[in-house]
Amino acid sequence: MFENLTNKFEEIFSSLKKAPSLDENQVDEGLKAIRLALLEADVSLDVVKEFVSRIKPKALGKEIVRSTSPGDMVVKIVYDEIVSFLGDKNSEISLNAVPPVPIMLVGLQGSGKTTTTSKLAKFLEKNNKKKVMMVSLDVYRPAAQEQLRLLGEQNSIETLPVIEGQLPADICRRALSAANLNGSEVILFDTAGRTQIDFQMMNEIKQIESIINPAETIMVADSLTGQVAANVAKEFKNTVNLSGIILTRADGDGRGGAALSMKYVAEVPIKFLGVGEKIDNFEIFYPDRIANRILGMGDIVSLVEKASEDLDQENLKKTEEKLKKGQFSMEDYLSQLRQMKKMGGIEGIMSFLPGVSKIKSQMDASGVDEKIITQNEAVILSMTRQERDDPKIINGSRKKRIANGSGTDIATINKLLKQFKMMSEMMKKMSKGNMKGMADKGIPPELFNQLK
Ligand SMILES: Nc1nc2c(ncn2[C@@H]2O[C@H](COP(=O)(O)OP(=O)(O)O)[C@@H](O)[C@H]2O)c(=O)[nH]1
Ligand SMILES: [Mg+2]
Repeated sequence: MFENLTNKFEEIFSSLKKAPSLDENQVDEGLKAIRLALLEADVSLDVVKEFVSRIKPKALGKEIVRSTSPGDMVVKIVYDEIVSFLGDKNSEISLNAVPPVPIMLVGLQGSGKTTTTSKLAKFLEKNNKKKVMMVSLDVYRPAAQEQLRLLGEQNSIETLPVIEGQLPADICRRALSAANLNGSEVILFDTAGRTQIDFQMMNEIKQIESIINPAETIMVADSLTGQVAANVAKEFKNTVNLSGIILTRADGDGRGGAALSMKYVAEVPIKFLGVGEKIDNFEIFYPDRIANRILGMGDIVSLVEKASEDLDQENLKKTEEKLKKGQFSMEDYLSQLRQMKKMGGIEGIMSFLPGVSKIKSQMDASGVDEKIITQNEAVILSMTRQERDDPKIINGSRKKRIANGSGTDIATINKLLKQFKMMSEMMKKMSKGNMKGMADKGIPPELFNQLK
């Protein structure tokens, strides 16, 4: 979501950092560029003005002008301001109420409410160890209740059984008593949305609020709508006791305006990001880490967390043991590739790394990434068990067969075998806790290169 902004900041900073000293003119030039970059990112004008006006006096302070690396100091000032505009620290979901704790999700139609309801339910079950029940109050859109029921079924999350024709107020009351009976500790209410804010929608939400008395009222906002999302949040804030925002489609090409405008315009913190359609595509919003990402300083902490969460620890252990015995097989390589894919492929990993936005766009252009992983997967799947265990036996005729089976060619097979060899050598080198190694030293270039 922040790619363009990151590119711009990297450019601005690299010219600021080159200067051995900074005078008012240079700072002004830098601020002008920052102002433009923010406006292009669809940050609201008020926010941009405030942002720049806070930075300027600090950047021209005596201690900056006299310092030996004024550029770095300006970067730090900008970083601090971005963090403050994003919300200082992450704000958790408040579950401080007598269970069942009601949480209401509101937002425009299509913003991702229903999907987000299930993501949040899964998150609270997994991270807060709470039993969650989901309730759909969207009685207007056909199949909306069924959509939530299905998400519950697919992900083993309890949903309130649907009674055709029941009105939202009655569903709320039924949900509260059902939760008491079935021991649900949190109830998530997925409300109906409209294509735009209207009187009827606001009235209904007010009514629901008065019945369920939510511990949290969260607006789900589509980040692709930019600063408009912040204005809509402001309207909700004026009607109900809005406590937070979940920004969806952060995986899309939104320009960051929603994230940067939200807290200043609507005065509510962003709590989570939706980063895809799947139930696990959901991240806690940490302002400092996002600021790092925006400024191209990378987000190593999130990367390492993601790695330890996504990687199948047991699998990793098995691989390690095999490595020690020198038995790393194609099968293990396949599982490595799959884990990589799970982490969002190279692109997913790269988006967390510092200063790689340029390399990343080069890679985008050359089509490296997911496709290669998928292709390699197909090749390995076309191998026999024996071949996977001992790739050395793969001779010319076997190669031909594998190429046919995977819809590739001999050259692709040769490349993969070479990569496998490199990979197993590299794995031997970092055999002990390779993820820990990455956390300390960064992802080794071989790991990227071998996938090219
Ligand atoms: N790429 C992406 N798609 C999302 C995200 N959240 C929701 N969606 C998609 O947006 C569409 C609308 O979502 P839905 O939950 O039905 O919206 P609602 O009308 O507000 O309930 C669905 O196709 C979702 O899969 C997200 O974070 N990223
Ligand atoms: Mg919905």
